[in-house]
Amino acid sequence: MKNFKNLALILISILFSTNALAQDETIEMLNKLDKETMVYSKKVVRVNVGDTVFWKATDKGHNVEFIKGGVPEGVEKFKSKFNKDTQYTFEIPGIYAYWCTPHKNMGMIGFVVVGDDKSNLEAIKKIRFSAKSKKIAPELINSL
Ligand SMILES: [Cu+2]
Repeated sequence: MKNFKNLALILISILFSTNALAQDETIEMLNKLDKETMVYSKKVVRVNVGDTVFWKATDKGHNVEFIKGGVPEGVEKFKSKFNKDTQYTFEIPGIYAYWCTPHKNMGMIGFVVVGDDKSNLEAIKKIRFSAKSKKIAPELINSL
């Protein structure tokens, strides 16, 4: 009985410490940030499996669209509505690349690394970005 109680205590403390580590992230969708235009306030975020990322429609005309081939296997496509706050809970580990549909060539791209899993990095490197996004993508991908 004593062992059971200890086990219960251990399980409870693990549960709470995992929750304490959970770190949801909020990213703003912006027309302007410092010298950049059409930009997510954070281009790279790292979260744990089960965490939620919130994208705030601080400025209008933006959205979040997962890039085809730029998410771990088994992840369904995700495309949020323009002008709306959106959120996504990351249940599958790996790298997620996304862009804003109308500004995908203007550097409005972002990455979420889930569970410190970079097993799909090679696929991420193969994404075809254009124009300004093509210019800024390599450095971001190297920073993952
Ligand atoms: Cu945009």
